[in-house]
Amino acid sequence: MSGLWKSIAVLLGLAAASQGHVYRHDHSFQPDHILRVTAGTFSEACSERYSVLVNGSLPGPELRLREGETSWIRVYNDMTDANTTIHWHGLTAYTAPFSDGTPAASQWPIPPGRFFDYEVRPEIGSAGTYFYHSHVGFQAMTAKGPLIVESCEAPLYEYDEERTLLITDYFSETDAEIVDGLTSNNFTWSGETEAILVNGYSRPATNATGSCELAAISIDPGKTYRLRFIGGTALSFVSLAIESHEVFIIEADGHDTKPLMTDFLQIASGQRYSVLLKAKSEQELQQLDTRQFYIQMTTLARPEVLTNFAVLNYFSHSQLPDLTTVPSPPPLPVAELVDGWLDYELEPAHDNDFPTLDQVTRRIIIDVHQNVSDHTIWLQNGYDWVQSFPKSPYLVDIYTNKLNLDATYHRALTRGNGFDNITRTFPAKIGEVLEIVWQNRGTVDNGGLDAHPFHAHGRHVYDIGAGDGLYDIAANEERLRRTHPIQRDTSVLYRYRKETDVLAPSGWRAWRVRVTNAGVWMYHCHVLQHMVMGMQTVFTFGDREDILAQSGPVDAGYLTYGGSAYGSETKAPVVQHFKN
Ligand SMILES: *[C@@H]1O[C@H](CO)[C@@H](O)[C@H](O)[C@H]1NC(C)=O
Ligand SMILES: *[C@@H]1O[C@H](CO)[C@@H](O)[C@H](O)[C@H]1NC(C)=O
Ligand SMILES: *[C@@H]1O[C@H](CO)[C@@H](O)[C@H](O)[C@H]1NC(C)=O
Ligand SMILES: *[C@@H]1O[C@H](CO)[C@@H](O)[C@H](O)[C@H]1NC(C)=O
Ligand SMILES: *[C@@H]1O[C@H](CO)[C@@H](O)[C@H](O)[C@H]1NC(C)=O
Ligand SMILES: *[C@@H]1O[C@H](CO)[C@@H](O)[C@H](O)[C@H]1NC(C)=O
Ligand SMILES: [Cu+2]
Repeated sequence: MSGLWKSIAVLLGLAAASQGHVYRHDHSFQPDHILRVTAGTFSEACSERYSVLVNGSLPGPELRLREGETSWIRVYNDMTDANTTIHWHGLTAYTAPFSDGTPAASQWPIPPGRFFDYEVRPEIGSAGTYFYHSHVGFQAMTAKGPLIVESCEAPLYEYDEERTLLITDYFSETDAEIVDGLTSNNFTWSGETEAILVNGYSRPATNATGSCELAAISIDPGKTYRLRFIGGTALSFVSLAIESHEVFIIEADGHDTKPLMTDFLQIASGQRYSVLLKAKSEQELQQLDTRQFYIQMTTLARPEVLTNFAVLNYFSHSQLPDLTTVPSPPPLPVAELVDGWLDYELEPAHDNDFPTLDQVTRRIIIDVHQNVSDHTIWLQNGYDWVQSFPKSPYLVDIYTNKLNLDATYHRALTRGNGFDNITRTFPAKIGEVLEIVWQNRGTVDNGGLDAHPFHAHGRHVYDIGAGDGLYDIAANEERLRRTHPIQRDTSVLYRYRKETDVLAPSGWRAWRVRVTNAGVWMYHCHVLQHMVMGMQTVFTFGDREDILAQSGPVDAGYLTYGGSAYGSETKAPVVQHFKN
């Protein structure tokens, strides 16, 4: 510890390396999982692209964690010229404050050549389907993998086996080209989705050249499967249907739901669903005279419609499915967007302590629209938020007393309708029950509209629905009667039409959230292009005292970029164990 840090640590009551639960993670320490982030040229969807990958593959390895158990996940940044972080998408990281993986919000990013030990403990009751991904720049297009939280008890619904389907999309420009184009004053769009991939596989067109193949999901006749769908796209909102198969939805974003039958799914970036699929019997397969069924995926709410496929197949090892023929025309009708799909309809399987209207202590309306001037950016109540905005991560500034949460709260409530425009945060106090309304509006130049999957870090939100026009409390309350809103971490702000008048309201999405877990939580659109263009917000929950009471004092090694909490080949990191 440098002299300066030592004196600051003493002043703030921070733990000295000898006190508290601070350990040197030398060779005797064995992380539970290791992830290595690299960049290189990689073949996907019949193309070559310079991409950031976890453990050299797309998807990265599937992690399986157990609810209520702490896992140490060591993430190496093996790149030479870029920072990285890993976010555990959908998990509530509140008792390990630096483990949420949001650069500039909850931690300094991992510098090139260094590594960071993430302390991850899925809460009891959170068994379900998640994923992990980088939270830096556009890396998450390819740097990601499935994360499954296993239950301590038998699953609520019985199934014989499970399959994970991570859906991603493909853009041929590199991350750097896309980010440069989006942030340049000569605004250049990334282009539209060129391929939809399942578990890294796609053959985008019949005439594609190269050896790429459709993903094959292999199942046996007669069994019941849990299919875990993960919306890991950069941009694409995907409608998905399986030829000749209906499914029951049983989980949304880590929460068991009452079974709901459907013949299609709409999966936006950041969302997850588990479904039960009853496989055909041998006799049914003989009647249908096929053992191979297309999984058809179509992009929604974009100027161009792309339809790609994967294959559900019942072949045994001796016979192989045909993974190079792309059906044309598509075997199923091309999907149309259903605005409000599942809203007010999908119900929780267990009581979820839903906050009623009379429990709401504060309503925050967040107007979102695109602004076009020398830069094309997305604004929330008039402000964009990008990783380069804060000089240091908010959580670090809270520990070092540089960010005064009392002052931000006061400013937000007295003059910002809940928003503090100096720190660009939405501060909240423990015990509040917020109603958060995302209000879509037409762009300033031509009234254009987009659909946005908004994602909440930290504690999950109660989704109280969506609708066209301007949010109307009474009308929504009427619609909510006799429904049982689910908790989730990502839901879609629809657009309802392609364009409207400049700044005219066109669609809203509303959430309630109990402010119970102190910390710094990002609420943002999960479309990577939109994030880069400023469509992100930061919520702070609780006061500094609440954060300290929850996590205890913090070692100074977390508080500087490349500090001693970040290890290297030659230097063991000094790591604080927050959860014991
Ligand atoms: C990732 O790769 C490293 C070695 O490169 C390996 O030790 C580790 O087990 C892999 N992680 C997973 C989760 O498979
Ligand atoms: C890495 O992050 C640090 C701290 O935020 C920043 O100063 C630096 O410019 C970043 N490096 C790169 C290559 O983006
Ligand atoms: C703006 O970008 C487009 C597309 O990349 C390019 O063709 C054009 O030359 C650029 N214009 C300027 C003024 O840089
Ligand atoms: C495949 O066909 C489509 C539509 O005819 C065309 O746009 C595309 O360029 C072709 N691709 C290749 C690799 O030939
Ligand atoms: C929004 O665009 C207008 C021009 O249309 C510009 O004057 C204003 O500064 C922009 N606002 C922001 C926050 O960039
Ligand atoms: C914050 O908003 C106030 C008006 O409420 C305005 O006067 C001030 O300039 C804004 N500050 C910043 C940094 O945008
Ligand atoms: Cu968006």
